[in-house]
Amino acid sequence: MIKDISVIVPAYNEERRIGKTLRKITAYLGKRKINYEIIVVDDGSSDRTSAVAGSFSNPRIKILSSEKNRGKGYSVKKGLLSAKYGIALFSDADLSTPIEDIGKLERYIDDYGIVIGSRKEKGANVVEKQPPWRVMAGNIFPLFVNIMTGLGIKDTQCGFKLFRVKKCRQVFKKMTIDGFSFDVEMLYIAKKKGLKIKEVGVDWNNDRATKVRFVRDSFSMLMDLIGIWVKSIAGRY
Ligand SMILES: Nc1nc2c(ncn2[C@@H]2O[C@H](COP(=O)(O)OP(=O)(O)O)[C@@H](O)[C@H]2O)c(=O)[nH]1
Ligand SMILES: [Mg+2]
Repeated sequence: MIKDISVIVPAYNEERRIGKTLRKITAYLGKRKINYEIIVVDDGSSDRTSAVAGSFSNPRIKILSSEKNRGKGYSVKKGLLSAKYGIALFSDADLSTPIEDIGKLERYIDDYGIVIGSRKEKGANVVEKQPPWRVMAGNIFPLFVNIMTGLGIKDTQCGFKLFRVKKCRQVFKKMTIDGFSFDVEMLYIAKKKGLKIKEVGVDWNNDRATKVRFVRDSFSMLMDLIGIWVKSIAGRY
């Protein structure tokens, strides 16, 4: 059972979702009497993301702001490196996986370095409201990932992952990808370092609003994947 947790929430122009998300997370952790910090990483948002997070006047909600928009990978890394508790969760700002699903992951955290939410593992319950091109990309991307990295993980991209911070610190430090392929690099480095990774089926109620710009981001994800592959064969990890 978790006693303390650092929750990292990457947020880019999330003024409309972040308030509800922070209410849900604090209510859940409060109810379970888990001691927490929530680190909202505001990634150069041009809207009121930081103001909304700040309006809670909750000293356990911290805001890390970047001056300009750097990407989800950059922000998650920054948040994870500043986590002060032994267990950290990173969660998308829209809680597509509900915060209660921590319960499904935490069972494994004593035995694994990283426990990741998965939409392709037994027990997953995906309420699929993603448009067809996203669903298709979601099926093709893992094929590329597994050919190029041999990771053998069914769903690297779910925005709900739990870490043993001490064990993973060396992994976080080595991450170089600012964009959406960062999960692949993180898991690749973790595997390379011999950390055990567990994939657990979670709920996924996809929130239709998205910050992903499909063509631009798919292209850069592919480029980043090639980058990981090149670095891996060059022995840079
Ligand atoms: N830091 C950062 N986070 C981002 C960026 N784009 C999206 N995110 C965050 O990544 C998470 C998932 O984004 P979302 O728009 O829900 O993507 P989708 O669910 O894959 O369509 C949310 O927490 C976003 O705030 C970005 O450029 N920088
Ligand atoms: Mg989403």
